Amino acid sequence: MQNQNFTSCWLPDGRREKRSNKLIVTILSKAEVIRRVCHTYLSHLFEGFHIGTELNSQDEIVIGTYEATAQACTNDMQVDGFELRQEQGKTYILSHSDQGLLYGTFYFIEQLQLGMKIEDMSVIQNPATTIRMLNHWDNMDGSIERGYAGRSIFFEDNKLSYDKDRIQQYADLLSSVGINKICINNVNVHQVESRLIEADMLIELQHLADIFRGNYITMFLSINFASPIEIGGLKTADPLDSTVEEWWRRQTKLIYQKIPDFGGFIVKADSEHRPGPFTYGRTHADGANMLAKALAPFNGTVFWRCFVYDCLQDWRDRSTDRARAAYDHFKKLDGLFDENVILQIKNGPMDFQVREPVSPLIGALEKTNYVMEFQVTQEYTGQQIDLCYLVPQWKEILDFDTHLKGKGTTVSEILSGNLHKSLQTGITAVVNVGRDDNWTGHEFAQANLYGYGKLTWDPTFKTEKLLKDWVQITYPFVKDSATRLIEEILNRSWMIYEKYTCPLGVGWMVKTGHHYGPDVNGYEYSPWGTYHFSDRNGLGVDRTKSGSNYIEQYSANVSELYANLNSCPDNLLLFFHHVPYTHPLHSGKTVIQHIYDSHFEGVEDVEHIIYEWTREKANLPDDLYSHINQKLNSQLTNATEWRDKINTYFYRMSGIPDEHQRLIYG
Ligand code: GCW
Repeated sequence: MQNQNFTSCWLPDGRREKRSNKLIVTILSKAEVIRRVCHTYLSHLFEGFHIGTELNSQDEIVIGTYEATAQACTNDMQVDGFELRQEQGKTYILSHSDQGLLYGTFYFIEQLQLGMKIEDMSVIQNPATTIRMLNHWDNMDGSIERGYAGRSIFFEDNKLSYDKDRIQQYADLLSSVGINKICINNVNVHQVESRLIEADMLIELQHLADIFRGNYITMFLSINFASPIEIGGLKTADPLDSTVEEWWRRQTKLIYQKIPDFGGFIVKADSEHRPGPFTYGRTHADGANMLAKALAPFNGTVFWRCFVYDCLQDWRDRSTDRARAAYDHFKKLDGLFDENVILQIKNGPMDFQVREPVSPLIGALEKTNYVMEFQVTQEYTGQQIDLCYLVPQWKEILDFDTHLKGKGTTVSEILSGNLHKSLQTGITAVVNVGRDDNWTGHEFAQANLYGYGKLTWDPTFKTEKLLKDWVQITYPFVKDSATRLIEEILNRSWMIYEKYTCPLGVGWMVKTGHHYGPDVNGYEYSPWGTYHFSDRNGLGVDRTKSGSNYIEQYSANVSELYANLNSCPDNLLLFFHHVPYTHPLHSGKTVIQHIYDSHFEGVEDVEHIIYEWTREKANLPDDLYSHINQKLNSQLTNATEWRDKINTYFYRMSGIPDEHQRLIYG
């Protein structure tokens, strides 16, 4: 049975003081969801709350399309954009569509939670992109790959198993931040999940799709490229074999008979032992297009992942660099994909590390649709035990200037579709929710989900503002000094996590398999292509011309920035260069001293946060206080282990003592 107590999130509930006045809302839309959302959430904010269906002089709020309200339409409004307008004593929530009205209504609710006066609400908002998506890595046995918030909200015992109310609230959470597409199962599609596209499973999936549809969220499934063999009984999954094409066409038709607005497929092919077109000597364009053709008659889409690399690399082979893989595989296929194929590119060239440069494939494709993939679930960033607010990381990525069409070609400009106007671009991410009451395991990890959604809507949102808003609407009952503390610790958390886990962009010194905690050489002699190459003289990966020349995949400006030791930022130094321990950083420290200092500082920072948290105890509700306190103490244990293992390792390697003679285990 699923938990019923799941209301602890940023949507309004009974914890907020109600406004004493009455609110009358007139809804001139037939969409059931608008009425339900108003009922569910506005009733928590006002003493008296009433819904009307006809305009009359007392209306305070009117929700309806421009047409239904007979309001003049504002230029350049997108279908799912919305407007809040003050007109003759009324506040109008306007849009061209019911979907836009839903976003406008949630925006209105949020402004109320933030304490705004209704008569001051006046805004026009259009989303930056039409692809604002989330990927679940949920398995049908109820487990979640890289999930840290309990079991799946969709599956258990190899069946669909969900609490309708909870899924409805989840859909509301997603709509409140503008998410419009969701894939419900893991990209690693195993035997049972391969069957999700069969008739009996589709009947059950219909009901789930109904809930999401009610919130204008389109449902997708990850599929197994070898399905024709695994469930179809064919001898091959060759994308150019006519029986295979026919099988997918039939299967796809079946899906649309049950779920007419089905979004399409997500495909992880030829990646980490998953089947794909390479088995048959075909290209990824052949594979993706075959599926695209089956989906095209129904307006469906294939999201085809670019996470394709050699995971059976020989560590002795220094000529292969995993960072090059996505670009090397996909750049040459640019222009060969069908219109309804969207490539899905991880934000960095490796794999969701604490710090990586931006993937050079972003912006490099000129004739192919693509989305950037972030990881909201904290696989390499603390697993929702250690605090790591990721919005600053995503902001840095979105603000990064690729210089692809001169200065100012930022990632957010590219993903908003401004570089290649004819392409479909957007953002997707691996989500961090599970069955835990608070959705995300660490309650503060909700801020990542909230921030992610907001950034997909508008990548120019400021980190500080997003955080302030999330804290204010999630903790209306918490005193000012404590809310400031929550903001402060979240704001610094990524930097702190980086200090004790990932010096100077090196990455991968994690325990193998589960990826939590330190193991300096865990991946060093492995086939995964994830090395730091430490020896007694130095460390880091040479990705310049003298090494793998990965830097050639960037624009000339960016390539030069990283190639040159004088301009390469300290925090990515070891990603791009192999340098001696004595190499001086821009900060004035040597590399080895930086490693020691940052690891000591990381632990001190966590200790300091615990101290501050304890000081605020009286201003915090007991359950929140102890939940966070317990997480922080686990974080401290982890940070201490990282500090001692990393410092000891590099002291033994380099033989160089700490300038400050602190305790390093020799
Ligand atoms: O980061 C790696 C993860 C795998 C994941 C893979 C991917 C779903 O460790 O668990 O598999 O990335 O993105 O496909």
